[in-house]
Amino acid sequence: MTTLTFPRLRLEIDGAVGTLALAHPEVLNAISPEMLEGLLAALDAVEDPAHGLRCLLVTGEGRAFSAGANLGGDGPSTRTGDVGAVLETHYHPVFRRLRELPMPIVTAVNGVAAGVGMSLALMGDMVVAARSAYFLQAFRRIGLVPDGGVTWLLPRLVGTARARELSLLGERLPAERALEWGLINRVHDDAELLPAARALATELAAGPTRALTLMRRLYWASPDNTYEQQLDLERRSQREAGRTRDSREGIRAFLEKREAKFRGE
Ligand code: T3D
Repeated sequence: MTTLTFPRLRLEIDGAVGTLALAHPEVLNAISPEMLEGLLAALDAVEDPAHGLRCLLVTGEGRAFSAGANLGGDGPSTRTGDVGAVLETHYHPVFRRLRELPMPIVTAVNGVAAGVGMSLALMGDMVVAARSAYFLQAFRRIGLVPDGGVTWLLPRLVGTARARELSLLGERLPAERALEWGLINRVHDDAELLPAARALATELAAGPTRALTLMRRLYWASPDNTYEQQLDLERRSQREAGRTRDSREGIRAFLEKREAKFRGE
C-alpha cells in the first residue's frame, strides 16, 4: 500500500482502489481552499495511469464525513467576500472533475455530511453510510443557498418535495431515512462501514472499468436528455464498450463458463 499526502487529505493506494480521506478532523473535515486545491492534486494522482486505479473511495477522517465549507478564518468566502466567485474558482473544478472521473466513485459517509460536504457525499455512484451518520442542508442556517450541484442532484434523487424540505428547513436526515428515501445505497453499523465500503470498492475496481465509466456518464446525462437523445448516447457508448478488451473477455468467459478477468482495458 502506498500513501500520498496532500493538504488536508490522504490518498491510500491499495491495488486498484484509491481511498481518499478528508483529513482535517479538528473541524469535522470542513472544506478549505487548501483542501480544495489538495483535492485537485489528489485527483491528478487518482487519474495517473501509473497508479492503475479503477475505483475511488472517498471518506472522512475522525467522526465526520465533512461539515461543509470551512467557516473559520481560512474559509474561502472570507478571503474574497464573493461567495459566488469562490464556487467557480474553488469548488466547481473539483465537482466537475469528480463527475468526469474515469472510474466509479464510492463515498463512505462515516458521520455528518453537511452543506457542501453533503454535495460531495452525493457524488458517489454508490453512497454508503454509517448508521449514526446524517445529512444536513446546513446552508439556510447561515443564510446561504445549497451549492456543489446539490439542487440539481437532490430533486432527481428524492423528488422535489423532499429536496425543498431538506433545504428550506435544514433538519437532520438520518442515514436510515436517507436509505428509505433512495438518497443513498446502503447503511452499515458504524464499525462495519469502512470494511464494507472497501469490499464494494474492490468489487467495482475488478469490473470492466471502461464500461462502468460509460455507465456513469449515461446516468449523469440521462436527466437532461430526451428519450431519443438517450437512445443515441447508449448507441455511441455501446459502440465504445463493445470495442474494449474487457467486453471480448466477458463474452469469452461466458461461453467458457468461467469468471471473467477484467483488466479495465
Ligand atoms: O464560503 C464558502 O466556502 C461558500 C460555500 C459554502 C458551502 C457550505 O457548505 S455552507 C455550510 C457550511 N457548514 C455549516 O454551516 C455547518 C457548520 N457546522 C455545524 O453546524 C455543526 O458543526 C455540525 C452540525 C456539522 C456538527 O455539530 P457537532 O455538535 O457534532 O460538532 P461541533 O461541536 O459543532 O463541531 C466540532 C468542531 O468543528 C467545532 O470546533 P471546536 O469548538 O471543537 O474548536 C466546530 O467549530 C468545528 N466546525 C464544525 N463545522 C465547521 C467547523 N469549523 C469550521 N467550519 C465548519 N463548517
